[in-house]
Amino acid sequence: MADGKVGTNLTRHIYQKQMEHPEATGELTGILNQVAFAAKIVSREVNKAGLVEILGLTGMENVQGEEVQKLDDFANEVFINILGKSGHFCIIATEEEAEAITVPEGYKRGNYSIALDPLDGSSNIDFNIAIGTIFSVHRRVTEDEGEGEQDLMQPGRKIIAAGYVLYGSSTMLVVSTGDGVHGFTLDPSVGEFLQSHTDIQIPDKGNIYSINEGNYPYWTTGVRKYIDFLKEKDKASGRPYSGRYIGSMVADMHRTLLKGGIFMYPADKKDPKKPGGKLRLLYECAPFAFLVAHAGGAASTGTGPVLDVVPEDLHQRVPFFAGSKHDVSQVEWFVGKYDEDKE
Ligand code: P6P
Repeated sequence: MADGKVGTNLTRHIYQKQMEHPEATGELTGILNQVAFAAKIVSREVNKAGLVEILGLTGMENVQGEEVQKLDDFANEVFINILGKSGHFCIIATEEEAEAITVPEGYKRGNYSIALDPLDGSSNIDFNIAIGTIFSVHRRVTEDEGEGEQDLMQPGRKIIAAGYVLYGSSTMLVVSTGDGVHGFTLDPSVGEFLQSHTDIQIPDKGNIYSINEGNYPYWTTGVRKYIDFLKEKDKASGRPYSGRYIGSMVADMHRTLLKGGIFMYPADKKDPKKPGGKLRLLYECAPFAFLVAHAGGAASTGTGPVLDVVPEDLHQRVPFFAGSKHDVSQVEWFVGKYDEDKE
């Protein structure tokens, strides 16, 4: 029998956090509520994608040279329209747009910038595998009316809020404003994100590794030796590890946040155009590095913290190793010891 108790929802959670920080302007509350609003709209379309024939390709390509699925387009437009007109942002970058987008004429330019992947893992849409939205918020650094890419091109250390939406068996919003990592599950019957996870903490050591082993021949020596090491039997250390790879970063990283272990997308020699691996710094690796750090884990390029990388290009790619501190430091050891060709 329902006891009538309603847990904290996203709005109340953010408001409570804001009350704990009187210096807060309340803008973060507005920003996260706007992200949640856009996520609800995208969630509705993702959940009925299989029914309304929205699947299939638009036949266009995005800046990554990837065929754009209709849901990609839809999610991109929803987030740009809602966030662009919210009055909180001066500039927006998304995976689907080659250039950063400024606020439409007639709408207030805000004090923040946001970089987002509107629908990551979109190649999985047709197979009903979980996909997601990833976002990262910075304070603007330019003067009024002077917004530019430099408001976006800040290192992850300067992120003030980041999170993701996981469109899976349920729709979850996981977010941090630097004070713990918290999860909210959408209750479609009331249209509210209700708090389901408080202060997520990654175990110091895991027993799951997550990587696309089809790229094994293209990895550096250090990465290959690390993966071989994880497969050696050793009862004392809990090896061999279990392999889990969904091929959708949000789903793989959500599991890593909750269960520990390590998710990896190393640099590989498969595509000369992508020497830094496949994942993008601004709206995939840096936001997850921020979340992992606030959940007690670590995120590395293999040779240093992802949060310290200063972006040089909106769509820059970096090698990415993230999860339990013990596991990330172990892969860094192998890279340090064996990768003569490390950057
Ligand atoms: P691969 C999805 O396209 C994505 O950007 C991430 O969500 C995912 O982790 C990665 O690519 C999967 O790439 O090369 O293993 O298929």
